[in-house]
Formats: sequence, structure tokens, C-alpha cells
Amino acid sequence: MKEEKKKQKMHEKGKINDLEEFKEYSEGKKLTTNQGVKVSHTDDALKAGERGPTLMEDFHFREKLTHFDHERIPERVVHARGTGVHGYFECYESMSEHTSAQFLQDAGQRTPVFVRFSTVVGFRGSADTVRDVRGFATKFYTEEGNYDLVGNNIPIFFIQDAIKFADMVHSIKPEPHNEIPQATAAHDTFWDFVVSTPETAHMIMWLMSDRAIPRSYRMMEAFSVNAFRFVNAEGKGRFIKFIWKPTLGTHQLVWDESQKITGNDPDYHRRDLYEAVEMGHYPEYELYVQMIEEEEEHKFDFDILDATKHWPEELVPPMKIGKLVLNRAPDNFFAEVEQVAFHPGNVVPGIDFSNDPLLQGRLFSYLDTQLIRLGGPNFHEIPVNRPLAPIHNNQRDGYHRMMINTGKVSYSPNTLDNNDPKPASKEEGGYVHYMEKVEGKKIRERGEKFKDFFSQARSFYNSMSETEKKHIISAFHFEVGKVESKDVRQKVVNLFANVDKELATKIAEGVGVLPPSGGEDSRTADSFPSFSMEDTVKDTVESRKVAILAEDGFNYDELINVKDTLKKAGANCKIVSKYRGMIKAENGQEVEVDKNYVTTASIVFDAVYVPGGKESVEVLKTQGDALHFVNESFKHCKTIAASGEGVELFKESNIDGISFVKKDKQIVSDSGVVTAGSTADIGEFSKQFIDAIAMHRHWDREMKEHVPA
Ligand code: HDE
Repeated sequence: MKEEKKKQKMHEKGKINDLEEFKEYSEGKKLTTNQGVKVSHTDDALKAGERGPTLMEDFHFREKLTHFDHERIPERVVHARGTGVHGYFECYESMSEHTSAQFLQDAGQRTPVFVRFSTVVGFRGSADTVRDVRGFATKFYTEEGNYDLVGNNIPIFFIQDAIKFADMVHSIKPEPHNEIPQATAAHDTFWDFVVSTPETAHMIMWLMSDRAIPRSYRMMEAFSVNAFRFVNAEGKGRFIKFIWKPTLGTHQLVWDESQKITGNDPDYHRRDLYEAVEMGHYPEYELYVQMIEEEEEHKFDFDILDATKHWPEELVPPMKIGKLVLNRAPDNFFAEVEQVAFHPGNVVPGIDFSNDPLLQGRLFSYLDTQLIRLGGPNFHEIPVNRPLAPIHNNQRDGYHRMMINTGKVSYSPNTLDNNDPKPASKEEGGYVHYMEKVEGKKIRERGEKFKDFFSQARSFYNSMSETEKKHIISAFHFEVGKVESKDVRQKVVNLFANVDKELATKIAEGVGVLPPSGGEDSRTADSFPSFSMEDTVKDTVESRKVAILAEDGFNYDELINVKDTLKKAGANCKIVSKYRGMIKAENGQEVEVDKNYVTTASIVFDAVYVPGGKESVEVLKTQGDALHFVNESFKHCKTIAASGEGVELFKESNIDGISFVKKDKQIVSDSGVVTAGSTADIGEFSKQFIDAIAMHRHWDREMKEHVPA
């Protein structure tokens, strides 16, 4: 039945033709060669005698091995590590006043999409939780052809002109002599590039912030970065940028945690995404557009075509235009995630380009890279890249051509075939480029406002909360602390004195160089609250992971009550114990253990709960793993909760400066540590626990630095 439905879906998407269908569904499931010949034996190659040499004529063996030898394609030169998921985009209201793009014309209109999330620097097998920019690329299969919105989770970029892209990427990738380090900017060549290229300053501030260590792909904003254009049916154009905002809010990991996850679960974000989809917690984002009228192009202090500058939401308020729902994992990672090809130049009528020099370079680069990565000019025929809109043109042949074009005419104009296929007029949906007047001398220059490298970097720092500032300084200490060249470290300090003198002084303190001699005061700069992650969604625990620590003798009612209430609120609880198998409660009931200490750790959970039960807690108190679990969660500012005797485990750990319950009936919630006495109302306790988890983290706890973990 599932197969039937799938077949139906593929049919609807035009992604299966009758021949394929016949082969796949009518012939049965016997093992065959790629020529369709049934194979009778696949465990031994054909030999001359049982101990003799393998024979060349074993076509099955040769085909199997040859195919295997060619299974890899080049990975993406950047954004190699990624994951993808299908879904749909729903338009909230007609955008016809601003764009003629058909998929944005009607409220409620749905368009199928495929989204690929990625990190930028690491190789294909690198870890998910490194400090890096995240890619967020969306292919909209619209009725007018494919539209690709190829964005990042940071709204700006390192450089202003595409000509520097190769230099920038070379500097951040592993160093060429020893291919170390993997997936990180924390090394000499990158920071050497930074200090030699001051336009990077603003992007570095974002990269050192918690935006670069997201809790989940489902909890990050994303941005088109470059300015594009909306063009309406009357031909009026406006500059635009897009923003995706996740309905679960924008949340981060802490640095110690993200580093540990790279070892414990390098697939952390990938797993998180697929688990959420499987559990029906479909990731959702709302699409916003920022628009600037052409007449206002020069009204801002920054150049709106400079990709190292953000359009602050406070200056260019975003308008909500639709919703993205991701609800289907791919069937095959290679076929879909690896072979999907995005290109910011894939636009539909109503969406056009700006002269942003970074975008202009991107328009060349994506098609170019895909020609080599996907082995020739026909990668648009790979199912995940095929538009739903029909393709008619005179392009022919080339490697891996799938389409069987008929007839003898493959040129235009022609008279032999009625000049088909004919160009479409604007009224017929033909793409007509925006008529922009362009005048100028051929020069290698950039606009005057591009040369202000620091104003927005200063505003960014000034817009951060004290916690966010602290995290940025620690990130500099780590990244720059890894740089061996003292000269480069000193230059980093000197460069960031242009952003904020105090910031630069603090960086210097941690990386063993002199403080700056002068510098700016970011407090005099503009402040844009939208740059910060502080004011985000903090009222849901949907899909949050909660560990419940228990051993034999736990309090059954407490555990089950809290677990059920959390589940109803959308959280995902796992029982963690020393061994897998069953554990027995005080009342003789049994529950199954989901994870043991060797297969999991606090770092992959959002919160921890310790139910009462004297016997259980007495054992937990003797377990270094259980104590570490609590200490580590506390250190990473996560919500931790205990009821009844469970509170004793907290007292046994290194947590201090926190108020716990003192009376049996009491419930105390202090800085994300929620404790309940043995006769307290467990429903009320669960509610307070849920409220605290929804806060994501309790940053005031970072002051308690002595807690080991
Ligand atoms: Fe990309 N970028 N990029 N980039 N980019 C690629 O295309 C490039 C830039 C982004 O999941 C490559 O197919 C240039 C900004 C994403 O498959 C390549 C410049 C933004 C992805 C390429 C930029 C992005 C890519 C590598 C500066 C944010 C992954 C493989 C001029 C808006 C898409 C490929 C996926 C991938 C070039 C800068 C986003 C080499 C030349 C700015 C999300 O073509």
C-alpha cells in the first residue's frame, strides 16, 4: 500500500515514466544485473576450480565492482556536509502588488519544496555541530519552473566581491600542507586572511556569536544575504531580501557542548531533523521579505548592495508572506541530498537580481560547479532537480542524457517543425529581465559606502546582551587562541579595536598579546535588537529531549506522571540508566530503559529529570556517570528537575548557590533548577518544569564557573 502511494506521488510529480515503472513494479524483486538479467549466485566470483583464478567472463562480478569503484562523486567544494528534507511552502496572502511570481499570488497556495541544510567548511563526513555558518537552500518546484532560494543562517557574508571567494575559502579550509584542521576557522591561515581583509570584521562578529552553533536546523533563522528584486506585473521593481524565521525560535548550543557533541554524535543535527520529521514535529519556518523602493536605494548609511551589511529589521521591517513545512525525509540520501543542485540564478518571472557584486559572481559559480560535480550538463534530469513545469528546448545530448528527444529539428528558428518550441511572450509567462539602466566605466572599484567596514560590526556588538557578549569573547579566545602566529593574533586585536576597544582588550587578555593602544566605543553605535537572539520564542517544549535518570526502586507514579505530561506538551523523554533492559519501580512495575550512559550523554538532551525512590537515588548517588550528567547539564545552563528523594542527587553533585525544596509539599524553581518535595503536586511540578525547559537555557548559571563537567 505504501509502495502504491509512493508510486502515485511520483506519478503526480512526473518523476517516473512507464518503462521505469514497469521494471520496478512488475518484474518482482529478484536480484538482477544492470542489464536486467537475473543473477543466480552473488557470494562467489566465477573461478576456474574452487581454488582457481577468477575469470574475466564473470560479467556480474565485474559490473558489481566497476559500479562500486565509481560510486563517489566530487563533494561540494563548500557546503559539502549537509542533509535534506521535502515539504511544502504555503503563501499567506497575495503578493501580486509586489511580484508576479505565480507561487506568491494566492493565499493558501502550496508549492512543493526540497530543502538542504549544510555547514560550509567541513568535508562531507565532518561533524554537524562545529562553529560555522549554516546553509539553508530551498528549491521551490513552482508551476513556472524551479525557484531556488539559496540562503545562510547569517544575514551577511565575509567579502564584498565574488573575486575574493576562492581566497576566502582557501584560507578557511584545512591548511593545504597537512589538511589540518577540519571544519573550523580556528587556524592561522583564516585569521591571516581576516586581518588582511578588514571587510570581514562584521561577518566575524556574527561567526563568533551563538548563531554559529545552532541547537538545531529547526531553530535557526536564515537569510538570502544578497539583495534581489521583486518585479510586479506592471514591471515595477523593488529591492528585496528574504528572511526565514523558525516557529520554534532561534536557539543555540553552548560551545563546550557543541565540541563534545562532535565526538558523541557527529550526526546530531541530521538526526535531530529526521527524528523530528518522523515524530510528526514538522519543522516550520515563516518567510519574510524586506523591501526597499528604488527611490530609496541611497537613503541608508550603508550600501544596500553590499553583502557585508545587513538591512536591520528596525530600518526595513520584514513582511510575513508564507510558511514552510518540512514533512518528508528523503528516500535515498545520495539520490536526493547529494545530487540536488541549487543555483541563486534559478529564478521565476517576478523575481530578479540586483547588482550586488557578490551575487553577480554567485550567478556564475553554481552552474559551473555543478557541471563538474554532477558529471555534465544534464543534471537537471536527476529526479530531485527536475522541475514540475515541462521542459521544451533544443538542447541535446551530453553525458548522462535521459530524455529521448524525437524528430530531426533541434534548432531555432526553424520552419520544418513550425518553429517549435517557440519563445513565450511576457503575457504567456516568458521571463523578461528587469529593464535597469546601467551606465559606467569599466573599473575595478567599489562604491564609497562599501568602505565602511566597522559601523555595523559595532552596532552588532552593541546589540548583544551581556551573555551574548561573553560568548563572543570566549569564541575569540578559542579561535584566535588556536592561531600559532603571535603577529596574526596581535593584528586580530588591533583590527577589532575598530569595533570596540573593550572587546579588543578582552580578546588580547585571552590570547597572550598586547591590548590595543586605542579604539572605538561600540556603545555610541546604533543598537538593533533584531541582531540579538535573546528575544525569541520561549513558550514551547515541542520536540525537546528530556533525559530521565533512574535505577531499580524509582518512584513509578512520579516518573510516569512527569513523562506523560511532558509528552503531551510535545517533549520527547528517554529513560537513561546504567544498563539497558528493564528497571523495576518501588511498587514492582517495570519500565524499559532507552539509553545507558555509554550510549548517550547529557549533551544530547535539553533537560534532565530525576524522580524519587530511595533505592534508585541511593544508587545514582554512587554513579559518577549520573553525577556527571547532572553537573554537565547544570554547567550548560539546561533545566534540571528532581522530585522526592531525587533532590538528594542534586545535593550530592557540585551544584550550589541554588535553592532547593525544604518541605515535603513545596515546589521550588530557581534558575532552571526545579525541585519538588515528596508530597508536592506533581502536576504543578511538571508545569513549572515545562516552563523552565521552554526558556531554553538559564544563562545566569554561567557565573558558577567552578562546577566541573
Ligand atoms: Fe555559495 N556556493 N557561494 N553562498 N552556497 C555553493 O555551489 C559561491 C554564498 C550557499 O545545499 C557552491 O553547488 C560563491 C553566499 C549555500 O547544495 C558554489 C559565493 C551564500 C550552498 C558556491 C558564494 C551562499 C552554497 C558549492 C560568493 C548565502 C549550498 C556547491 C561569491 C546566501 C547549497 C554548489 C546546497 C554552495 C559559490 C557565497 C549560500 C561553489 C562564488 C553569500 C546554502 O557554487
